[in-house]
This record gives sequence, structure tokens and C-alpha cells, in this order.
Amino acid sequence: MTSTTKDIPTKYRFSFGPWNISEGADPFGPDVRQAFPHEEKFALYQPLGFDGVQFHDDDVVPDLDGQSPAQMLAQAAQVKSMLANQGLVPEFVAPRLWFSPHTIDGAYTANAEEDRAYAWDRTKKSIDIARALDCKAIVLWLAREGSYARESKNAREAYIRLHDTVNAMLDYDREIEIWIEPKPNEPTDQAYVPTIGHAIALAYASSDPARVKGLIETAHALLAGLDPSDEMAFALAHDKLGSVHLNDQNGLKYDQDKNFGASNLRTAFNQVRVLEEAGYGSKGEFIGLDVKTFRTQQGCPVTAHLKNSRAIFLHLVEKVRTWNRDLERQCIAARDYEELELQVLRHLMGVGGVG
Ligand code: GLO
Ligand code: MG
Repeated sequence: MTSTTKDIPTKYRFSFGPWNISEGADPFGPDVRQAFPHEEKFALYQPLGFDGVQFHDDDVVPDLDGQSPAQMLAQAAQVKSMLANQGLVPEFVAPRLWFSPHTIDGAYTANAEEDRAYAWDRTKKSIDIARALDCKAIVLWLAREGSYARESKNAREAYIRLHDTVNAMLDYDREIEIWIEPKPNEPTDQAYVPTIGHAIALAYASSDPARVKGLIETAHALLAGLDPSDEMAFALAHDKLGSVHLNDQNGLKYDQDKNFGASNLRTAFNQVRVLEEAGYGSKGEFIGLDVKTFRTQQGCPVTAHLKNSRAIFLHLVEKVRTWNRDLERQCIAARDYEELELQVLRHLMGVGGVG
């Protein structure tokens, strides 16, 4: 097969969050691996081929709720110089709005006013931390913004509260971007911003649409019964794909965060194809991973899942770049999608030739 794909010069940059190196607890059992000191995780990035760090606010400032503003900024300054020493870049800061006793019923959409006030206060701190790190993006994974019993909240009011929060954040800092990471369920039963379509509607409805984008996680799109590559294409068509969380998901069950491509290789190929075709990465966007190793994995720290997901991504880049576009065009012109599909599968299996 000859490739007619033009060479795409993009050199991808990779990121992950320190929570991706974990101790293996799940709802049915405790930790199975020793904890690896948080502050030592940063030295693992470069050797694994990563230079972007995804942060929760309290990954930067532990015990954030117990710190004074001055302590918070001093700690952020330390992390900033640690990152510079390690040659790392902070990709985003995300307010962790799902751990506190104040976020049991949600954060911005909690029924209690004092809980909503906590959420806003914590969000301002996250923005202050991002500023102190010279980081321009805030990720909103709206973990508990939803319901267990649908009648417990007024959904219309909830959307208005989310909209008002986005605007208040844009006002609070005139430079940050907000990247909304949609997820349809877990930990809630029903989430209020389940898909990228909802996130982008919020972006356009905001006071500064150019600064509100999305972060699409493969598993979250699959949990919504959607094709992650189409979801990414939708955001890209609006110039609103701030970042991605590549991983995988085996059907409709708990959020698995499996290795990229491990369950749905063709779907993974198509995500890479869509990203490549749109030149994703050429403006500095990261290939973010959000992957969890198996509970059975031994060792400390466990990092094979990060290395392997990155490697699979790069293999798929190669598959996209060597995909026979002439053949694709011919199949499309002849409306022979059976042949098109066969050739895609052959290409992925490494079976050369046509027919
Ligand atoms: C959980 C989410 C979570 C977020 C992270 C960044 O399902 O994927 O890992 O990506 O907290 O906000
Ligand atoms: Mg994620």
C-alpha cells in the first residue's frame, strides 16, 4: 500500500495527572499498593515521555481548605519552581469539588447556599493557584453536579447556576480559559453536563465564548453511548477542544479508565485520525491521558499503563499516517463502504495489500 497522507509535522506533547499513579483502592477493597510520595511523582514524567502535568488544586496545595491565602501562594510558588526545574508545564488546574463535606450534594448546584458558597470560594482559589503557576486553563469536571433522585433538584435552575458560575469565573480572571470535562454519570446517577454538546452550549451562552472550551475523555463519551471521535470532531469544528483524556472503556459499566485502545482499538484509531486531520496539537494542545492501572498490578510506583497508552497512541499515529487515502477516496467515490471497512480492519491488523 502506498500512503498519500501528507506528512503532518505535529510532534505530540503528553500529559497526565498525579492521580493516575494510584494505590488501587476500589469500592470493594482497600489500597493494594504502597503509596508513592506525591511530590516524587514529578520526577517520573520526563523519563516516561511526558512534559505536561494535569493538576487538581490540592495536588498543588495539599490541604487547600486549611491553608491561608499566603500559605497557598507560597506553596504554589514552590511547585512552580519545581516544575521549571523538572522541565514540566502545568496543563491545567481543576478545582476538586467532590471530596469535601460541602460537596456531598454537588458544588455549584448544591441545594444549600453555604455549600454553593464553598464551591465558589474553592473555585477562586483554584484560579489563584493557576495564575501563580502561570497556567491558563481551569478544568471543570462537574463530578457531583447532578442528582441521585431526580426530584431532589431543579435541573433548570441547576443549568442556570452552572452558567452563572462560568460567567463569574470569566469575570474573576480575564485571561483564563475554562475547559469543561463532560461525563454522563458516576459519581452521580445523572449528570447535568453529560456530553460535549452540553458543554459547548454553555460556552456559547457564556459572556466570553472564546474562553470556554471542552475536554473530552474517551471513556466518558463511551459511557454516554457516543463515539468519542465524533465528539472530538464536534468540538474541533467549533475550535473548542481544549484537551483530551484518552483512555478506554469496556461497555456500559463503572468508569474504567482503561489503557487507550485496550478495548476499542478501531475507535482509538478514529480518535487519532480525527485529531490528526484537525492538526490538534499544533497550537500546543496536549495529548492528555487519564488512565488507571489494574488493581492486580504490582510495584511502586506503577507507571506501565502510562507508558503503554502513550506508545499505543504513537503506534496509531503511524497507522493514521500510513492509511491509504487513495483507497479511501476510491471506496467513498464508489460508495463501497464494505470495502472501506475491510481495508481499515486489514490496515489495523497489519495485513498488507488489497483484497
Ligand atoms: C473522572 C474524571 C477525572 C478528571 C480529573 C480532572 O471521571 O475523568 O479524572 O479528569 O479530576 O478534573
Ligand atoms: Mg478525565
